[in-house]
Amino acid sequence: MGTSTSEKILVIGSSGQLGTELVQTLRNIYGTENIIASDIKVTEQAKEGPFEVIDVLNAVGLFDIVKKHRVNQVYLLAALLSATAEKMQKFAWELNMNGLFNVLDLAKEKIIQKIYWPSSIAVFGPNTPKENTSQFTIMEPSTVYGITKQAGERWCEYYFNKYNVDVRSLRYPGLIGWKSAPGGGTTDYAVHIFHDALKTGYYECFLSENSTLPMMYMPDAIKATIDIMQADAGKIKIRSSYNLAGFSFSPKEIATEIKKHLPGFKISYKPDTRQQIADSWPRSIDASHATADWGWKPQYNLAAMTTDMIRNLK
Ligand code: AKB
Repeated sequence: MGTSTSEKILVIGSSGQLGTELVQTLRNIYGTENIIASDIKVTEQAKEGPFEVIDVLNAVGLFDIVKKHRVNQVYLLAALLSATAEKMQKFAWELNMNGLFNVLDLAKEKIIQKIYWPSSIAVFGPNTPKENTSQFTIMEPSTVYGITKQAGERWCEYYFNKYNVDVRSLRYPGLIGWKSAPGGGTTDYAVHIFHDALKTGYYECFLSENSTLPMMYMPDAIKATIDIMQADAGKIKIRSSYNLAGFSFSPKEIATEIKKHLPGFKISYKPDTRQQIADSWPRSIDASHATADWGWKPQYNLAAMTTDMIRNLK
C-alpha cells in the first residue's frame, strides 16, 4: 500500500502510545519503506518495517541515521510525560529539551526540511483560565513537563523566525486509544479504566471523581497530526503550538458512560500525586485557531469514543 513519494520520514520514540499508531498511518499514506520507526531499544515494530535504535540525545548518532536513510522529515515523539517527569526532573529537562535541540539543529543546517514536535495542555498552569482556555493566555506551567513544553514552544517559534525552520506543533490533550498503552502521564487513567472495566469490572482511579480534563480519541489525534503536517506552510500561522480540542470529561462521567455498556462496572477514587498535576490544567480548550487556519474538526465525542474503545478491546 502507499503512494509514490519523495518523503522519508523518521519517527523518534515510535513505540510509544502515539508513535505506534502514527507509524501505521504514515506507512499507509507514504509506503512502509518511507517511514523509519525508531526508539531507544528494539521493539516489536522492528518486525514491521524499517527500524533504527536511536538515542535522541546522541546528536552524532541521530545525524548518521538521518543521512543513511536520506530523511527529510522528523516526528520527534521521545519525551518524558507529566507524572514521570516529576520523578526524574533533571533527566526530563535534558531529554525533552536537548532532544528537541538536536532535531531543530538538523533543520537549521537544512539537513532535514520539516519537523513535527508535540506540545501539551501541560503548558498551561494554575493561573490559566480553566474553561475554554484560549490559544494566547496566561500560561505559567507548574510541572516539570509543562515547563519543558512551554520552553520547547518558545524555541520552535524562535527557530522558525530566526532560521526559517518548518516546525509544526499541537498541544495535545490526554490521548485515548486501544492499540497501545500510555506511559507516565496524568491522563493515563482514561485508558486504564477501559482495560480494568473489561478485565475485572472495577477500577480504582488515581484522580478524584470531578477532575475534568480535555481529552481526545486517538483517530482524531492522528488525523490532526497528519493534517497540520500536510497543510500548506502559509496556513500555519502559529509556530509555537496550536491548541487542540476533542471533548472533556471527569472520571465520574466516563464511568457513567462505561456503565451504559457494562452495567456492573464499579469505580472508586484514591487521588495520588497526579491529582495536583490535573488540578493545574485547564478543563476545556478553545481550538478555534486550528479550525480557522488549517481546518481542524474532531469526529469523536465521549459516547462515540467509549463505544469504539469497548468494541475494540473486547
Ligand atoms: C500527560 O498526561 O502527561 C499527557 C499530556 C496531557 O500531555 N497525556
